[in-house]
Amino acid sequence: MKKYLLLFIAVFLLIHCGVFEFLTRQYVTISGRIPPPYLDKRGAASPGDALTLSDAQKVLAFYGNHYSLSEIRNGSFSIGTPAGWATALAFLDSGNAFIGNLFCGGLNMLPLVGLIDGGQTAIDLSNLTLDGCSVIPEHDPLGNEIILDDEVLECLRITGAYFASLAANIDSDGDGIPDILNEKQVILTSRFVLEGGLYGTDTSDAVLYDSSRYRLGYSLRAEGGRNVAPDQGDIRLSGPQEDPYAQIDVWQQLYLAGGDFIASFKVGGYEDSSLSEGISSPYPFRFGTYTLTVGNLPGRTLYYSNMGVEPYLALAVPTLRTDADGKLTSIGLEYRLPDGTPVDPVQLLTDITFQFDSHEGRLFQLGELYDLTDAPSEVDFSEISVRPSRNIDGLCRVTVGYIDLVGNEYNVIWFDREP
Ligand SMILES: [Ca+2]
Repeated sequence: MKKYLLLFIAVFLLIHCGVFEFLTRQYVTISGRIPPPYLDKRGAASPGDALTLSDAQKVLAFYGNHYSLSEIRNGSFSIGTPAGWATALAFLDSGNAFIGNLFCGGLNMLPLVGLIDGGQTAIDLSNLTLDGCSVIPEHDPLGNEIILDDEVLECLRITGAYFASLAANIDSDGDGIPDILNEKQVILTSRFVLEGGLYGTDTSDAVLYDSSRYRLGYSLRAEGGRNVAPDQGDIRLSGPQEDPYAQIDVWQQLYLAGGDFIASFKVGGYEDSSLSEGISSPYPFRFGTYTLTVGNLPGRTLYYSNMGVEPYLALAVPTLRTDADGKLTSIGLEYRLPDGTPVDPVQLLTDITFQFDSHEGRLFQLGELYDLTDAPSEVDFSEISVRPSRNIDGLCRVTVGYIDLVGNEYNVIWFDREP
């Protein structure tokens, strides 16, 4: 069972299956102005000779594992970034040194969802000021160009902790250049596996287990650029420095074509009999400073933080719809927080995939995670058509996988009946 599950989660990342019809990605334009030097104040936390915002020459927008870079000309910038993702904006000097990152609405990133004009939305941040490493806009787009439910905003504040450590992680190899600019970035996110309940069918309603009952498994995912590990050595994680674990196991290590890698880790030494045994720990990783090491290269110091995410897990609850022959024709999805509160999926998800299993093994998979070619705001996350229809004889388990706006991965397992 353990090996089978390892395989099934690993395969998650690899299979292409052109089931969804995606439209061209839409770009949001973000603009703003940097104060002239005589108006600029040094950041509150900066030492006397530190950079000020008027030293900024470039704006770096990054989302997932991708970025775009724009020059600041005559104190103004304008940068395009895809709708449907959380985007961080970092301000750099002419030598690419980090000055600060955009901070508004309690977030270290802009969630580009709930946009008033969809993919045509233009956001003018107006004048910017620096406070420590936070770049504060005069115009706050949250509540203006970006309209989010309160639950979603709170969820992003919690799950988006990666962006809070942006200043610490932006140059983790210490060469003075933001790692993403030369494909040396390592991005740490969280993976969650849980048994959500029973999937619905034409004749039975889906059942969401009470949150006291479902077992949540945690692991930590590191995604690295091609220049982090040119020799493709073994990837290891240790830490946190403040209170290190005796053992951290790697359960997935994958070098993609081109040399990017994905590695997933669990805390070792736990006894666990859940379905996610071998790929997760029953407790989340502690916050703190970790060291990621590849082969014999020097270790990278990375800050990881993900605060009590459980109340904000958006659970995609599936109901399978079939034709007269019993073949699967569509999947209806409702999204709920663990307490049953409905949430708007378009404000939370970027990608979704499904795995269908019988007791004998994988029947088939629909969709692919970590695919940035789609436009999330155009995907119907509530009703997924399955064309052609699929035979689901023997089906006993459906795993719904999805990525949230900030890159955390969820795998929610739904069963045909109570065990
Ligand atoms: Ca660097």
